[in-house]
Amino acid sequence: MKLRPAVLVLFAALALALAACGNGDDGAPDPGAVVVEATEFAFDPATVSIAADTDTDITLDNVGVVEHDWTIDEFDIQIYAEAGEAITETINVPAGTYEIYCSIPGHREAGMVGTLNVGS
Ligand SMILES: [Cu+2]
Repeated sequence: MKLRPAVLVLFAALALALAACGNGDDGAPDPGAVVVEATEFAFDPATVSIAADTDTDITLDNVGVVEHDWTIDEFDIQIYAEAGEAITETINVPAGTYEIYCSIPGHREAGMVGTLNVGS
């Protein structure tokens, strides 16, 4: 038996629709990636929750007007972005709760602090 052309077109349309659903076009966040916006003087979000022992891409999107960084002392993590830059680095850390801060002089005191929650 041969499939009629109209049936083939329908299958093709279904395949495209399914592919569109699977590639993140629905806007759902990628669990392996986090975007943090830096401004004067805050991180948004300030609290970041990620999985333990899992490669996670952290993007520091500096939408402010001066340089900022996203620093965690325990692991010598420091993601630095000039004003207008977005810098991505991959981190992989064990379960725990860690302080995040901006190490540019005065910024931590001005409020550029946050918390990294790493689930087990
Ligand atoms: Cu800063």
